[in-house]
Amino acid sequence: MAALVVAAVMEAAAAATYTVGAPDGLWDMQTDYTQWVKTKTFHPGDKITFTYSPELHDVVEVTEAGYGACSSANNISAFRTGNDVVALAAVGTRYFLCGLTGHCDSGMKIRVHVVAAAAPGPDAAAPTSAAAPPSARCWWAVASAEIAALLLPRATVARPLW
Ligand SMILES: *[C@@H]1O[C@H](CO)[C@@H](O)[C@H](O)[C@H]1NC(C)=O
Ligand SMILES: [Cu+2]
Repeated sequence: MAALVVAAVMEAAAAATYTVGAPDGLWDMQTDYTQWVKTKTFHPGDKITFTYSPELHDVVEVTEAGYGACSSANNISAFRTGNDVVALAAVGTRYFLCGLTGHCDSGMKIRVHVVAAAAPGPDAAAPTSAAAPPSARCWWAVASAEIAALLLPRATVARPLW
């Protein structure tokens, strides 16, 4: 049971990899990246992959100012393999654009908000809760305690009948 609980927790926290623009587009001139990011929630540990033809585009990570001005002059980093994987390591906002002339101005830019994974539920977070969080308690421990509570008074009543 403990192994199952651990597996479930790990699955909930598992990192995801998103192909930018997919499934309807990729890293191109047609995709609306503002809409695309709205359908996702990015957490630290996730990755985004820019997939494109390197003859047609590139990927430049820029500052907020660079993003606003469509300028890659003071870039943070640049990629040009056509299959660029970017790790979203920390909470914060990341800005990327295509450095080819006119592409960013045509909308080939993306802003990615990386937010902390959901906080634990109130039971797990409460400092007054039992040493083991509820999710880690084995079902049979809870069940046997409840059965004992139910049986105790009944057994006292029932004993003369046995
Ligand atoms: C990134 O910035 C450097 C200067 O820091 C510049 O030399 C380089 O051309 C820029 N790369 C792109 C793709 O704009
Ligand atoms: Cu481009």
